[in-house]
Amino acid sequence: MKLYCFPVAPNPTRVRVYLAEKGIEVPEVLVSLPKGEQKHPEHLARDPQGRLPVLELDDGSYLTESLPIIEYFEELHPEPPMIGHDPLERARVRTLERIAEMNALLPIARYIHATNSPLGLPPNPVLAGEAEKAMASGLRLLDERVGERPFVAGDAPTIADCTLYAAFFFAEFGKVAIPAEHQNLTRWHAAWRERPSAAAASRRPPRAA
Ligand SMILES: N[C@@H](CCC(=O)N[C@@H](CS)C(=O)NCC(=O)O)C(=O)O
Repeated sequence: MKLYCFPVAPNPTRVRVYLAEKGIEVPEVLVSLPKGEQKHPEHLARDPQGRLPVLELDDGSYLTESLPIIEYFEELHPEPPMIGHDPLERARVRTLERIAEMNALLPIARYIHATNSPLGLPPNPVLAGEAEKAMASGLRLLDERVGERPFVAGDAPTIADCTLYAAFFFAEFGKVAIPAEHQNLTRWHAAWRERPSAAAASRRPPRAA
């Protein structure tokens, strides 16, 4: 297997953080987003959408989309569970993961791409204004949902934490501050930063040999 990825980009990051949390080692290959390598023919052959992450399987086929990649690994390595222990818990974890994506990852990514895009997209003040509003209300909602729990979905780390950390890591890179008034999120972030999996987010993968 090989994981094609780029550090900082939130979708590859949540997969890398998940793998590090589970202790699953997958060789990584760098595809440079700032250089536009995701649109080169060799990457389009892996994912015709020209995006990251992509998982190359041992039979030479590919899986795209960060969440299905995570779900695939979770089925291969169910312990310790990071998507809940039973059907109801799994539904709750997946709900919080979706909430983290829609209320943090997406608005933060949209805001950064509309103001100072690392992909070189032109600034778009209208989109930036919309994303800023969505970010403000989304982070408020998430702060309430996380409350005093040690992790987003309760007492143990789950894929919801991986998504939220990927969002906050991209926010730091884009110099977007998480307002200190969100005390639960601030506490959660400070604690997650100390986990070994957080270091996986900033490691630079090697280029293809
Ligand atoms: N839904 C996809 C989104 C993948 C995605 O948008 N990846 C971004 C990096 S975070 C990307 O490759 N962007 C490059 C581009 O769109 O050209 C997933 O979850 O994997």
